[in-house]
Amino acid sequence: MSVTNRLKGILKQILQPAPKRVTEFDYQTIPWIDKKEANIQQFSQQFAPGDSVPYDMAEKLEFWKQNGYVIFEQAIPTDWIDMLWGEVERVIDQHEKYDMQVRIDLPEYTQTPVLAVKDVPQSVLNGPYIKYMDFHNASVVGKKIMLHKHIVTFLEAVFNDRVVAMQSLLFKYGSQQPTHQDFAYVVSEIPSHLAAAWIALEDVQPDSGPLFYYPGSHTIRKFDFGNGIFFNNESTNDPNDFANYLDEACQSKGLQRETLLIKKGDLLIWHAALAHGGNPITNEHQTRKSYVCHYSSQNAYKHHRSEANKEPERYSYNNADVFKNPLLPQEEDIFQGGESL
Ligand SMILES: O=C(O)CCC(=O)C(=O)O
Repeated sequence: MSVTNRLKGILKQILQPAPKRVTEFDYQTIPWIDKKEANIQQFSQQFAPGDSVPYDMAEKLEFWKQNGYVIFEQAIPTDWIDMLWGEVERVIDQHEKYDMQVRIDLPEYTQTPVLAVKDVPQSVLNGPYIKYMDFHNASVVGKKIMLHKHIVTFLEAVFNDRVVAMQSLLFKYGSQQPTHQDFAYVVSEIPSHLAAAWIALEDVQPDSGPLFYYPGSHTIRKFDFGNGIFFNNESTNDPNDFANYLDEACQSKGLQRETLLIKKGDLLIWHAALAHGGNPITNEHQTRKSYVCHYSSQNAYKHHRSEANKEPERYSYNNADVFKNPLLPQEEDIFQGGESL
């Protein structure tokens, strides 16, 4: 490259406006329920308690606005869960056949934390510090649990829009993850349009490293990673700084830390900004099988995160969507047992 062209390149970089540093969610686009003027009683009149809404929607939405989470007991049928877990065990047993990815948070995998299951020893896949990524893409029952009507009906009300599932994580053991808020890591086109469901695939035991969360923490001032509220390659603060900030901010606001000891089939849905994490595992043999799904709205998640310019292929259940994984078409719905449910 000539000196003139190189100088032109440098000048262009200098003169380009710096990307806007985001310090808070944009009030204009936050979900209606997060706005000061939200009228929950009026909004909820459209949901008459009955078969399709087996709870008092106004009560749940009021609780959500104040606490940033809701719990639904016995929401997911146990035979659905057993089918899903049977499929996970099949993948672990015959891992050499599968391309689906896992994230491994062990020191020896720091350089390559995300790998195909076929490239990971079975003993590692069967242990802690493993997250199965987007298992729902391989599994019909995984999709049906992800878009179960209990979850979808509630989130449709929260977003006042069609629900779109973004991704899933499946755990055999507790994550032991430091305190965080999901919006910093899972970013949709409107970052405040995000929520997650934590589905218990077995009764949670106190020594398994249960999930913890701070009710009411969804309204605390956002952490600055040095480049705004999202964590990425340009951030100068890291996830441990984030955790320290959140723990201190919650404590100074007098927010109590709760431990999630729910039963198989129960679920917790949390707000994009609820501070939460995984407690330490105190019995290394105790599993904590769980399925975490992240959601956005139709308005905020229009494309699969791996294929931003292409119209996604959709699967729809209960008036909500999840996209086909464009990177692993050969493994979409390989587990078909869920068709019969
Ligand atoms: O299940 C856990 O321990 C943590 C999961 C979590 O924090 C997440 O997926 O955002």
